Amino acid sequence: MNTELLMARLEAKHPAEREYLQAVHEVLLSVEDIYNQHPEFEKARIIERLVEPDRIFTFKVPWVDDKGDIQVNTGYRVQFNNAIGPYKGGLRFHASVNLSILKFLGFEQTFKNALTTLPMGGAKGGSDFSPKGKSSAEIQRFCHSFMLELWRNIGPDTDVPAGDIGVGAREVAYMYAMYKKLARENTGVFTGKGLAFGGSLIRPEATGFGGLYFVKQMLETAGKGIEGKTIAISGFGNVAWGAATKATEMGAKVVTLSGPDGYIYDADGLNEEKIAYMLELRAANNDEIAPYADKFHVPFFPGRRPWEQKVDIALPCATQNELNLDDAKALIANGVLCVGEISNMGCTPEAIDAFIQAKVLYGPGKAVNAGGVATSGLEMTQNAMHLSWSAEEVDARLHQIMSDIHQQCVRYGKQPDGYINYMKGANVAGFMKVAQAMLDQGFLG
Ligand code: 2IT
Repeated sequence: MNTELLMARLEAKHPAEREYLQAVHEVLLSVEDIYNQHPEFEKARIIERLVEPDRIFTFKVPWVDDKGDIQVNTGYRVQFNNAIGPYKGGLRFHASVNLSILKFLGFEQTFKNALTTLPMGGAKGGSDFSPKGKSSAEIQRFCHSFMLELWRNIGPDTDVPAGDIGVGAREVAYMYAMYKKLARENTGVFTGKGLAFGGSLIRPEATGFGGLYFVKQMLETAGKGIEGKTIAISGFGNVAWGAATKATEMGAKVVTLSGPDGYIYDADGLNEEKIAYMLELRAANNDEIAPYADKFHVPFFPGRRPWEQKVDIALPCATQNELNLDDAKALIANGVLCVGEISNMGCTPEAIDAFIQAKVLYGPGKAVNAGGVATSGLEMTQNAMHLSWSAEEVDARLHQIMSDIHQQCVRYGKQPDGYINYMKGANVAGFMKVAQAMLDQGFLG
């Protein structure tokens, strides 16, 4: 396998798709050794087939705003790979959404879902619609219009969407309602649904909880604990909320939260009241964290990122490439022990290299944040069995899955000096499963 030649070809074909090329490059570099030990992969052109999405749907989403004006957005669904199970992955509604971002997310999702041990293929979708500042009625009309196009391409055994940035329980409920009208069935085609109509307990918390279970294991494997550690979290949405809740419960001190406007530093650490306030802020449909600083009388750093603070653990929980080389250098200089990406591709490649070179425990998003989609898989199982499990049962399964993912990373990522390269471990473990499934199924696999 010639990674640079493969990348040159892909760049020539998709020159503007920066995030997609970044995600592919990272995986190819990680898997090239093992790929070269398996001539059957090369013969079956596994890599060439794996980097190409199975299919992409693009569609117009017209809707009417509260003033009565017609607005138009673009909707997408990237069905990336279904070698190991039905397509599965979230929908992102954000002004920045484009095909490069959704292809990177769909590609990552394919390996992440393979790591969960559950039979789910990879997909992603969404729209350049920005929910920020929109009324609930506008969001509902948008969701309905979006589903009018998407519904024919999804189904409980073909493609099961969920939330991502800008898509939470409210948006899932609106889309699900429209799906039921059109498809005339109620089999749970979405995950992240409300508890009253087939949603799973623990799903809202699962990405953050799973992230913390993984981080705790990383620390324990290195002979360290999480209790008493200081943590920088970015973002203040659903993922940051789940992470802050579990970290606080584990006895760690979360000292930062952030938004596009800057970050807050809370030296006392978050507590129940402050964590509850995160939900209020989010419900206000505004993406600013500054009101937290006013309410709790803590410093606010406008236009800056939390990585400049001295902390033991850094948890990016916002979006891709939110932690760059300068941020990594600042964290390393301040003695950071562990960086767990709970956002997808939260760190730039240069930042990851710096962490690995400094032997910092670095966990990549596709392993650390896999608890979200894993619990979506558990929601699908409960829907298929027409029952619901208790919170304890779901949480215990989530624990086990995160532990299995950690084990797979150690198996494929442990270096001769004992350092665990979790990025390599996660990429190789995910790749081996998908590649084997594709190989077994022949050239259409
Ligand atoms: O990035 C992710 O794994 C998600 N947004 C969740 C996907 C899912 O299907 O639950």
